[in-house]
Amino acid sequence: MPVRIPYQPLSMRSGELEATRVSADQRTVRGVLARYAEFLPISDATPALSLAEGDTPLLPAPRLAQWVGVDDLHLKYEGANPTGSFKDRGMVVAVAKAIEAGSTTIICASTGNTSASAAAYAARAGIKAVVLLPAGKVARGKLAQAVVAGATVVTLDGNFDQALAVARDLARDYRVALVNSVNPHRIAGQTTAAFEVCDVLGDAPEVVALPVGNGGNVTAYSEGFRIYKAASRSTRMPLFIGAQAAGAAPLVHGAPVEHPETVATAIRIGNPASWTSAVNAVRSSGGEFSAVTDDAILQAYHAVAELEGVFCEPASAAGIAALRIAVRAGRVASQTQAVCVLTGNGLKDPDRAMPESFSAMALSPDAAALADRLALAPRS
Ligand code: AN7
Repeated sequence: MPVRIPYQPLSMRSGELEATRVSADQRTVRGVLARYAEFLPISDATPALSLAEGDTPLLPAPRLAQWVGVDDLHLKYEGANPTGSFKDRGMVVAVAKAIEAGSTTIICASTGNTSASAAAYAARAGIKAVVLLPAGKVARGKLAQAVVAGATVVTLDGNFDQALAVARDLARDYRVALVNSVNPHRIAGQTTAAFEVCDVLGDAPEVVALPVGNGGNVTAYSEGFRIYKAASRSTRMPLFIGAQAAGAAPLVHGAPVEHPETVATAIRIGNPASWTSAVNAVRSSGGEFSAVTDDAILQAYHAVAELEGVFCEPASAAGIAALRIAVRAGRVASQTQAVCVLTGNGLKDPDRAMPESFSAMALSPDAAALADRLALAPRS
Protein backbone atom coordinates (compact mmCIF):
# COMPACT_ATOMS: atom_id res chain seq x y z
CA MET A 1 0.00 0.00 0.00
CA PRO A 2 1.45 3.39 -0.95
CA VAL A 3 2.31 5.71 1.94
CA ARG A 4 0.83 9.14 1.99
CA ILE A 5 3.39 11.68 2.99
CA PRO A 6 2.88 15.40 3.40
CA TYR A 7 5.82 16.34 1.20
CA GLN A 8 6.07 17.34 -2.42
CA PRO A 9 9.03 16.12 -4.43
CA LEU A 10 11.88 18.63 -4.34
CA SER A 11 11.45 19.69 -7.96
CA MET A 12 7.77 20.56 -7.45
CA ARG A 13 8.69 22.45 -4.35
CA SER A 14 11.11 24.77 -6.12
CA GLY A 15 8.64 25.18 -9.01
CA GLU A 16 5.99 26.20 -6.52
CA LEU A 17 8.31 28.69 -4.95
CA GLU A 18 8.96 30.34 -8.28
CA ALA A 19 5.30 30.32 -9.23
CA THR A 20 4.20 31.99 -6.02
CA ARG A 21 7.18 34.34 -6.04
CA VAL A 22 8.18 33.38 -2.56
CA SER A 23 11.62 34.88 -2.12
CA ALA A 24 14.47 32.43 -2.45
CA ASP A 25 14.93 32.70 1.28
CA GLN A 26 17.18 30.01 2.74
CA ARG A 27 14.63 29.52 5.47
CA THR A 28 12.17 28.00 3.02
CA VAL A 29 14.63 25.52 1.56
CA ARG A 30 16.75 24.50 4.50
CA GLY A 31 18.09 21.03 5.10
CA VAL A 32 20.71 18.95 3.35
CA LEU A 33 18.45 17.59 0.58
CA ALA A 34 17.73 21.08 -0.69
CA ARG A 35 21.16 22.52 -0.02
CA TYR A 36 23.32 19.80 -1.54
CA ALA A 37 20.89 18.12 -3.96
CA GLU A 38 23.47 18.04 -6.76
CA PHE A 39 25.77 15.82 -4.67
CA LEU A 40 23.11 13.49 -3.25
CA PRO A 41 21.43 10.36 -4.68
CA ILE A 42 18.02 12.00 -4.96
CA SER A 43 15.59 12.53 -7.80
CA ASP A 44 12.26 14.18 -8.51
CA ALA A 45 10.64 11.16 -6.89
CA THR A 46 12.44 11.69 -3.57
CA PRO A 47 10.24 13.32 -0.93
CA ALA A 48 11.55 16.69 0.30
CA LEU A 49 11.95 15.62 3.89
CA SER A 50 13.66 18.05 6.24
CA LEU A 51 14.01 19.07 9.87
CA ALA A 52 16.43 21.81 8.73
CA GLU A 53 19.41 19.59 9.48
CA GLY A 54 22.96 20.58 8.58
CA ASP A 55 24.45 24.06 8.21
CA THR A 56 25.95 23.64 11.67
CA PRO A 57 28.45 26.12 13.16
CA LEU A 58 32.16 25.84 12.45
CA LEU A 59 33.46 27.63 15.51
CA PRO A 60 36.99 29.01 15.80
CA ALA A 61 38.34 27.73 19.12
CA PRO A 62 41.46 29.74 20.01
CA ARG A 63 41.57 28.85 23.70
CA LEU A 64 41.06 25.14 23.10
CA ALA A 65 43.66 25.37 20.30
CA GLN A 66 46.25 26.32 22.91
CA TRP A 67 45.22 23.45 25.13
CA VAL A 68 45.47 21.02 22.20
CA GLY A 69 48.70 22.59 20.96
CA VAL A 70 47.77 23.72 17.45
CA ASP A 71 47.75 27.19 15.88
CA ASP A 72 44.33 26.97 14.26
CA LEU A 73 41.45 24.88 15.56
CA HIS A 74 37.81 24.88 14.52
CA LEU A 75 34.96 22.88 16.03
CA LYS A 76 32.32 21.45 13.70
CA TYR A 77 29.43 21.59 16.15
CA GLU A 78 27.12 18.81 15.03
CA GLY A 79 25.21 19.03 18.30
CA ALA A 80 23.35 21.92 16.63
CA ASN A 81 21.50 19.50 14.36
CA PRO A 82 17.75 19.07 15.00
CA THR A 83 18.09 15.93 17.10
CA GLY A 84 21.46 16.98 18.48
CA SER A 85 23.83 14.81 16.45
CA PHE A 86 25.42 14.38 13.02
CA LYS A 87 23.15 11.40 12.36
CA ASP A 88 20.43 13.72 11.04
CA ARG A 89 22.40 14.44 7.86
CA GLY A 90 22.36 10.82 6.82
CA MET A 91 19.01 9.94 8.35
CA VAL A 92 17.11 12.48 6.26
CA VAL A 93 18.48 10.89 3.09
CA ALA A 94 17.97 7.31 4.30
CA VAL A 95 14.38 7.94 5.38
CA ALA A 96 13.49 9.88 2.23
CA LYS A 97 14.90 7.08 0.06
CA ALA A 98 13.16 4.40 2.12
CA ILE A 99 9.84 6.19 1.58
CA GLU A 100 10.62 6.59 -2.11
CA ALA A 101 11.15 2.81 -2.27
CA GLY A 102 7.78 2.20 -0.61
CA SER A 103 8.82 1.44 2.97
CA THR A 104 6.44 2.22 5.82
CA THR A 105 8.69 1.06 8.67
CA ILE A 106 12.36 1.72 9.38
CA ILE A 107 14.60 -0.10 11.84
CA CYS A 108 18.00 0.52 13.40
CA ALA A 109 20.26 -0.73 16.14
CA SER A 110 21.76 2.11 18.10
CA THR A 111 23.95 3.28 20.92
CA GLY A 112 21.44 6.15 21.12
CA ASN A 113 21.91 8.91 18.59
CA THR A 114 20.87 6.93 15.54
CA SER A 115 17.67 5.90 17.32
CA ALA A 116 16.87 9.51 18.27
CA SER A 117 17.37 10.62 14.70
CA ALA A 118 15.47 7.70 13.14
CA ALA A 119 12.56 8.27 15.51
CA ALA A 120 12.38 11.97 14.67
CA TYR A 121 12.54 11.59 10.88
CA ALA A 122 10.04 8.73 10.91
CA ALA A 123 7.67 10.91 12.93
CA ARG A 124 8.21 13.83 10.55
CA ALA A 125 7.45 11.62 7.55
CA GLY A 126 4.53 9.79 9.15
CA ILE A 127 6.05 6.32 9.07
CA LYS A 128 7.00 3.85 11.83
CA ALA A 129 10.38 3.42 13.51
CA VAL A 130 11.65 0.46 15.52
CA VAL A 131 14.86 1.01 17.48
CA LEU A 132 16.97 -1.75 19.05
CA LEU A 133 19.09 -0.58 21.97
CA PRO A 134 21.67 -2.28 24.20
CA ALA A 135 19.91 -2.49 27.58
CA GLY A 136 21.20 -0.04 30.17
CA LYS A 137 23.84 1.56 27.93
CA VAL A 138 22.00 4.40 26.24
CA ALA A 139 22.18 7.98 27.59
CA ARG A 140 18.81 9.09 28.97
CA GLY A 141 18.40 12.09 26.70
CA LYS A 142 18.70 9.89 23.62
CA LEU A 143 16.21 7.38 24.98
CA ALA A 144 13.80 10.23 25.75
CA GLN A 145 14.04 11.44 22.15
CA ALA A 146 13.09 8.04 20.74
CA VAL A 147 10.22 7.66 23.21
CA VAL A 148 8.72 11.11 22.70
CA ALA A 149 8.76 10.73 18.90
CA GLY A 150 6.72 7.56 19.22
CA ALA A 151 9.26 5.00 18.08
CA THR A 152 8.88 1.39 19.17
CA VAL A 153 11.75 1.10 21.62
CA VAL A 154 13.20 -2.37 22.20
CA THR A 155 16.08 -3.05 24.55
CA LEU A 156 18.16 -6.14 23.92
CA ASP A 157 20.17 -8.11 26.42
CA GLY A 158 23.40 -7.63 24.50
CA ASN A 159 25.69 -4.93 23.14
CA PHE A 160 25.35 -2.75 20.05
CA ASP A 161 27.12 -5.21 17.77
CA GLN A 162 24.58 -7.93 18.61
CA ALA A 163 21.69 -5.50 18.14
CA LEU A 164 23.00 -4.54 14.69
CA ALA A 165 23.26 -8.19 13.67
CA VAL A 166 19.58 -8.68 14.59
CA ALA A 167 18.53 -5.49 12.76
CA ARG A 168 20.33 -6.65 9.62
CA ASP A 169 18.63 -10.06 9.80
CA LEU A 170 15.20 -8.45 10.18
CA ALA A 171 15.75 -6.05 7.27
CA ARG A 172 16.91 -8.93 5.07
CA ASP A 173 13.94 -11.18 5.80
CA TYR A 174 11.07 -8.77 6.53
CA ARG A 175 9.51 -5.64 5.06
CA VAL A 176 11.42 -3.08 7.08
CA ALA A 177 14.14 -0.68 5.92
CA LEU A 178 17.50 -0.66 7.71
CA VAL A 179 18.74 2.88 8.44
CA ASN A 180 22.05 2.12 10.15
CA SER A 181 25.13 3.48 8.41
CA VAL A 182 25.53 0.23 6.45
CA ASN A 183 22.79 1.89 4.38
CA PRO A 184 24.74 3.85 1.72
CA HIS A 185 22.19 6.68 1.81
CA ARG A 186 23.26 7.41 5.38
CA ILE A 187 26.87 7.84 4.25
CA ALA A 188 25.82 9.97 1.28
CA GLY A 189 23.93 12.37 3.55
CA GLN A 190 26.81 12.60 5.99
CA THR A 191 29.21 13.70 3.24
CA THR A 192 27.52 17.11 3.49
CA ALA A 193 29.41 17.92 6.69
CA ALA A 194 32.69 17.84 4.75
CA PHE A 195 31.13 20.10 2.09
CA GLU A 196 30.17 22.62 4.76
CA VAL A 197 33.63 22.64 6.29
CA CYS A 198 35.16 23.41 2.85
CA ASP A 199 32.50 26.01 2.07
CA VAL A 200 33.36 27.89 5.27
CA LEU A 201 37.16 27.51 5.28
CA GLY A 202 37.55 27.94 1.51
CA ASP A 203 39.35 24.60 1.32
CA ALA A 204 39.66 21.34 3.23
CA PRO A 205 41.55 21.69 6.53
CA GLU A 206 44.89 19.94 7.00
CA VAL A 207 43.67 17.69 9.80
CA VAL A 208 40.24 16.37 10.81
CA ALA A 209 39.90 14.60 14.18
CA LEU A 210 36.70 12.74 15.02
CA PRO A 211 35.37 9.87 17.13
CA VAL A 212 34.96 6.52 15.39
CA GLY A 213 32.44 3.83 16.36
CA ASN A 214 31.09 1.98 13.35
CA GLY A 215 33.34 3.99 11.06
CA GLY A 216 30.45 5.41 9.05
CA ASN A 217 31.19 9.04 9.74
CA VAL A 218 34.91 8.96 8.94
CA THR A 219 34.00 7.11 5.74
CA ALA A 220 31.50 9.86 4.89
CA TYR A 221 33.92 12.71 5.61
CA SER A 222 36.56 11.07 3.44
CA GLU A 223 34.05 10.60 0.65
CA GLY A 224 32.78 14.17 1.02
CA PHE A 225 36.24 15.71 0.80
CA ARG A 226 37.01 13.50 -2.19
CA ILE A 227 33.81 14.56 -3.99
CA TYR A 228 34.50 18.25 -3.32
CA LYS A 229 38.07 17.96 -4.56
CA ALA A 230 36.91 16.18 -7.72
CA ALA A 231 34.41 19.01 -8.28
CA SER A 232 37.23 21.58 -7.85
CA ARG A 233 35.54 23.04 -4.79
CA SER A 234 38.64 22.23 -2.73
CA THR A 235 42.25 21.39 -3.48
CA ARG A 236 43.38 18.86 -0.89
CA MET A 237 42.45 15.92 1.32
CA PRO A 238 42.82 16.25 5.10
CA LEU A 239 44.69 13.85 7.32
CA PHE A 240 42.23 11.94 9.53
CA ILE A 241 42.68 11.14 13.20
CA GLY A 242 40.12 8.53 14.16
CA ALA A 243 39.56 8.43 17.91
CA GLN A 244 38.39 5.26 19.61
CA ALA A 245 37.84 4.71 23.31
CA ALA A 246 40.62 2.56 24.79
CA GLY A 247 38.07 -0.04 25.95
CA ALA A 248 36.44 -0.18 22.52
CA ALA A 249 39.28 0.21 20.05
CA PRO A 250 39.01 -2.59 17.46
CA LEU A 251 40.42 -0.40 14.67
CA VAL A 252 43.51 0.36 16.75
CA HIS A 253 44.07 -3.30 17.67
CA GLY A 254 43.12 -4.63 14.25
CA ALA A 255 40.67 -7.11 15.76
CA PRO A 256 37.07 -6.99 17.06
CA VAL A 257 36.56 -6.37 20.77
CA GLU A 258 34.06 -8.81 22.25
CA HIS A 259 33.11 -6.80 25.33
CA PRO A 260 33.59 -3.09 24.51
CA GLU A 261 33.46 -0.74 27.49
CA THR A 262 33.73 3.02 27.76
CA VAL A 263 32.16 6.02 29.44
CA ALA A 264 31.55 7.30 25.89
CA THR A 265 28.55 5.00 25.32
CA ALA A 266 27.95 6.39 21.80
CA ILE A 267 31.13 4.66 20.61
CA ARG A 268 30.84 1.50 22.73
CA ILE A 269 31.20 -0.62 19.61
CA GLY A 270 33.42 -3.68 19.26
CA ASN A 271 32.98 -4.69 15.63
CA PRO A 272 32.59 -1.66 13.34
CA ALA A 273 30.16 -2.18 10.48
CA SER A 274 32.19 0.07 8.15
CA TRP A 275 35.54 -1.44 9.13
CA THR A 276 37.17 -1.60 5.70
CA SER A 277 36.04 1.80 4.45
CA ALA A 278 37.05 3.45 7.74
CA VAL A 279 40.53 1.89 7.58
CA ASN A 280 40.90 2.95 3.95
CA ALA A 281 39.81 6.51 4.73
CA VAL A 282 42.28 6.94 7.58
CA ARG A 283 45.21 5.04 6.02
CA SER A 284 44.98 6.75 2.64
CA SER A 285 44.99 10.13 4.39
CA GLY A 286 48.29 9.36 6.13
CA GLY A 287 46.47 9.54 9.47
CA GLU A 288 45.93 7.16 12.34
CA PHE A 289 43.46 5.51 14.65
CA SER A 290 44.12 6.38 18.24
CA ALA A 291 42.93 4.76 21.49
CA VAL A 292 42.10 7.33 24.15
CA THR A 293 41.40 6.46 27.76
CA ASP A 294 38.13 7.42 29.42
CA ASP A 295 40.10 9.84 31.61
CA ALA A 296 41.55 11.60 28.56
CA ILE A 297 38.08 11.72 26.97
CA LEU A 298 36.55 13.34 30.05
CA GLN A 299 39.44 15.79 30.37
CA ALA A 300 38.82 16.97 26.79
CA TYR A 301 35.05 17.02 27.45
CA HIS A 302 35.55 19.45 30.32
CA ALA A 303 38.22 21.47 28.50
CA VAL A 304 36.01 22.27 25.50
CA ALA A 305 33.16 23.31 27.77
CA GLU A 306 35.31 25.41 30.11
CA LEU A 307 37.56 27.00 27.49
CA GLU A 308 35.03 27.56 24.69
CA GLY A 309 31.56 27.26 26.21
CA VAL A 310 30.78 24.31 23.95
CA PHE A 311 28.91 21.37 25.45
CA CYS A 312 29.40 18.09 23.61
CA GLU A 313 28.83 14.52 24.65
CA PRO A 314 31.77 12.42 25.90
CA ALA A 315 32.24 10.48 22.63
CA SER A 316 32.57 13.76 20.73
CA ALA A 317 35.42 14.86 22.98
CA ALA A 318 37.45 11.77 22.03
CA GLY A 319 38.55 13.47 18.81
CA ILE A 320 39.93 16.44 20.74
CA ALA A 321 41.78 14.12 23.12
CA ALA A 322 43.27 12.13 20.23
CA LEU A 323 44.41 15.27 18.40
CA ARG A 324 46.12 16.55 21.55
CA ILE A 325 47.95 13.25 21.97
CA ALA A 326 49.09 13.28 18.33
CA VAL A 327 50.40 16.84 18.63
CA ARG A 328 52.24 16.08 21.87
CA ALA A 329 53.85 13.04 20.28
CA GLY A 330 54.99 15.16 17.33
CA ARG A 331 52.90 13.28 14.78
CA VAL A 332 50.86 16.39 14.00
CA ALA A 333 52.69 19.71 13.66
CA SER A 334 51.57 22.58 15.85
CA GLN A 335 51.33 24.87 12.78
CA THR A 336 48.33 22.86 11.63
CA GLN A 337 44.86 23.97 10.66
CA ALA A 338 42.67 21.37 12.35
CA VAL A 339 38.97 20.67 12.68
CA CYS A 340 37.53 18.60 15.51
CA VAL A 341 34.09 17.18 14.76
CA LEU A 342 31.85 17.40 17.82
CA THR A 343 29.39 14.73 16.81
CA GLY A 344 26.76 15.05 19.56
CA ASN A 345 25.22 17.53 21.98
CA GLY A 346 26.19 17.43 25.64
CA LEU A 347 22.56 17.74 26.73
CA LYS A 348 21.99 14.15 25.64
CA ASP A 349 23.93 12.87 28.61
CA PRO A 350 23.64 15.51 31.36
CA ASP A 351 24.39 13.07 34.19
CA ARG A 352 27.93 12.82 32.86
CA ALA A 353 28.48 16.58 33.30
CA MET A 354 27.52 16.61 36.97
CA PRO A 355 30.02 15.15 39.43
CA GLU A 356 28.19 13.07 42.04
CA SER A 357 29.79 15.31 44.62
CA PHE A 358 28.39 18.46 43.02
CA SER A 359 26.32 20.74 45.19
CA ALA A 360 25.47 24.35 44.38
CA MET A 361 26.23 27.14 46.83
CA ALA A 362 22.92 27.24 48.69
CA LEU A 363 22.23 30.68 50.16
CA SER A 364 19.21 32.64 51.32
CA PRO A 365 17.83 35.31 48.92
CA ASP A 366 19.59 38.26 50.49
CA ALA A 367 21.64 40.58 48.22
CA ALA A 368 24.07 41.77 50.87
CA ALA A 369 24.78 38.25 52.07
CA LEU A 370 25.34 37.07 48.50
CA ALA A 371 27.65 39.98 47.69
CA ASP A 372 29.67 39.04 50.72
CA ARG A 373 29.89 35.33 49.85
CA LEU A 374 30.65 36.09 46.17
CA ALA A 375 33.28 38.67 47.15
CA LEU A 376 31.73 41.25 44.80
CA ALA A 377 33.33 44.70 44.84
CA PRO A 378 30.89 47.56 45.57
CA ARG A 379 30.17 50.00 42.69
CA SER A 380 31.55 53.07 44.40
C1 AN7 B 1 28.09 11.17 19.28
O1 AN7 B 1 23.88 6.05 17.42
O2 AN7 B 1 26.60 4.23 16.41
O3 AN7 B 1 31.86 5.94 13.50
O4 AN7 B 1 24.03 3.93 17.07
O5 AN7 B 1 26.67 8.88 18.49
O6 AN7 B 1 29.85 6.74 12.25
O7 AN7 B 1 29.62 5.07 14.09
C2 AN7 B 1 26.60 6.43 17.20
C3 AN7 B 1 27.87 6.77 16.84
C4 AN7 B 1 30.48 9.35 17.18
C5 AN7 B 1 30.52 7.26 15.92
N1 AN7 B 1 29.93 10.27 17.97
O8 AN7 B 1 30.19 7.43 14.57
C6 AN7 B 1 24.53 5.05 17.13
C7 AN7 B 1 25.99 5.17 16.87
C8 AN7 B 1 28.66 10.11 18.41
C9 AN7 B 1 27.92 8.99 18.04
C10 AN7 B 1 29.81 8.21 16.78
C11 AN7 B 1 28.52 8.00 17.22
P1 AN7 B 1 30.40 6.24 13.53
